[in-house]
Amino acid sequence: MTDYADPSAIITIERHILEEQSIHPEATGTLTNILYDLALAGKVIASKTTRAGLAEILGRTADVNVQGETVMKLDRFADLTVVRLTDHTGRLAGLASEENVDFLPIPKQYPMGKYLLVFDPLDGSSNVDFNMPVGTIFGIYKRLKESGPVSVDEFFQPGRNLVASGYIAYGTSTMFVYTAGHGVHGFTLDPSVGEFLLSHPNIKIPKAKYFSVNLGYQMYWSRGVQLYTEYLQGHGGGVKPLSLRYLGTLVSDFHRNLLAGGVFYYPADSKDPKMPAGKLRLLYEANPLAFIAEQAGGYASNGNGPILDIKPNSLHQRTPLYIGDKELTAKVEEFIRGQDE
Ligand code: AFP
Repeated sequence: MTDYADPSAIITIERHILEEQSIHPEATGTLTNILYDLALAGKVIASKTTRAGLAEILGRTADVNVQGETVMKLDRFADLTVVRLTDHTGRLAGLASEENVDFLPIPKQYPMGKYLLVFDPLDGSSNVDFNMPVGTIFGIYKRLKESGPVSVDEFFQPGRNLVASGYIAYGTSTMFVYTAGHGVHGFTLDPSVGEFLLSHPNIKIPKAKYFSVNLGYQMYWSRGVQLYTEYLQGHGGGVKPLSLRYLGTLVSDFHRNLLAGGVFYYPADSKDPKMPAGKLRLLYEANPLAFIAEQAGGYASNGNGPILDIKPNSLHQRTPLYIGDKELTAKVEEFIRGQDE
């Protein structure tokens, strides 16, 4: 059990979100409760990710374990956890996630709410087998229509419309980081009391130390992106060379750069002609993190302009993503304009 020197200094996630709600006298508490539902989902998923290595003993994914039960894939489990904890509450009108081709309407037996939830249930899931960090990313929009069945177009809102966004990072500890448009706040799960406690209030991105990109794919990048990379490495003397850090889990790479200072990018590339815009998804990966970056004093670009200004045209649309330190991220647009257009 954690020994808290001064219990009055403890701020739980519930208290913090409630206090933020009081900034808006018209608020009904619905958004507060969605965030709280997601924090609970984070705790449930964290309790599974920490046991992921035991699959070898308990039975592999899609196999039958020693108790005769089927072991569910962790990303499927994370998806179901978020859906099951949010679809019956009367707070949401629909959900869209990386795991489902179409959006999920609210089942008929439950009341409909006014918010839409987009999420990536387990970002970096290919890292699970190697005990590397993973994360859940989410974004919350107001639905566009007042009532009636939800249509897919309602999900095609630019990131600027986000009411709140955040992520849960499952690393050496579990952290819940969110913004509702009043700064970015981080909470660390204390497993001994089972609660997220405010550990990183009002996060602002410090001076850049790192750049994060899969350099293995450099040969597939445009000339502008190659030169931008050289710029970050200090060639030409524009900046002091940055240190390279790349985990291959967007949430974790972003989280480190948010706290330590840096820029992450996954550019458009020619590696796979079916994915000319790179690998990352606009709706439930780029947009939620872009909102966080801007609220923390940073910026997110697709190489031509702000991520948050793009109007999506499909649920699983991909986008190049440059995100983090404001100046360094904006710089890529100069290189791309100068070389690639
Ligand atoms: P998975 O969820 O399939 O592991 O993909 C994670 C991801 O979309 C993102 O989190 C990483 O930044 C990116 O892939 C890493 O991809 P590369 O292996 O192509 O660098």
